Amino acid sequence: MLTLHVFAPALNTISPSPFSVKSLLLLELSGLPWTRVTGDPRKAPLGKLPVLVDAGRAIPDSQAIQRHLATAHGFDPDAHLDAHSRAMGEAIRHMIEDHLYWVLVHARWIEQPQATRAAFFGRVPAPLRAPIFAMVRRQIRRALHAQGMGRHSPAQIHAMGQEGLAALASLLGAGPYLFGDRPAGADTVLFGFLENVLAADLDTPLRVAARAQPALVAYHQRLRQGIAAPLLGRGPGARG
Ligand SMILES: N[C@@H](CCC(=O)N[C@@H](CS)C(=O)NCC(=O)O)C(=O)O
Repeated sequence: MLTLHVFAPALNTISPSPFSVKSLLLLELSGLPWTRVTGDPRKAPLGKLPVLVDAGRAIPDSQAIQRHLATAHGFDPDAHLDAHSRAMGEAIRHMIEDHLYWVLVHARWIEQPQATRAAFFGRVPAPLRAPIFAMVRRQIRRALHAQGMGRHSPAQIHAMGQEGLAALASLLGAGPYLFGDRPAGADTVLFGFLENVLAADLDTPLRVAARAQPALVAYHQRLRQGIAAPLLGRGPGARG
């Protein structure tokens, strides 16, 4: 049995974590039976979600999950791609996961602290909410600084978001998916990111920049109403 531990829906998204949405969509595309549960990153092997548990074995990290689905279950979303497209998919993944993701983190935790606190800390007892949020926000500020993104001015970070989204729109072209008429692993990455930029109830410069790219808006809608639609009604505990 496959059990995917992810962050619970919040901010009107399938999950407020792009990596969680990516893994949810991979599981959905796999056609395998699986269950979604709400995980706790503090208990995760690498301190982060998603984590897939397969017959008692925990597989942390969304890309390791993709690899595991291919090697252990014969589902490779990139099986139809040639070597060049596979390499492009890998480059797109790093651009989103190692660069644009940090623009999103900055938009949420640094620029929109009130909305982020309400979305993620609503269940924390009221007297503890402010100090715990302040502690987590300090850790995230340090992570942004260590990664490098946090050393730039807000205007520079917004420009990086805009440039990255424009590049993604160009790479997508007419679609319907990044590499033609079948979804690939990189589509689960792009969808997971756009779900968190476009569907999230947060007014950010990143969302303004994404809305200015009609190809990305249409792509997000198409996938949300298409291959990702089953995920919208699939809360924690749902079985596939
Ligand atoms: N490389 C990991 C990244 C996962 C990740 O960064 N998850 C974040 C949420 S988007 C997380 O669990 N953060 C919790 C924490 O750092 O405490 C993957 O691909 O799964």
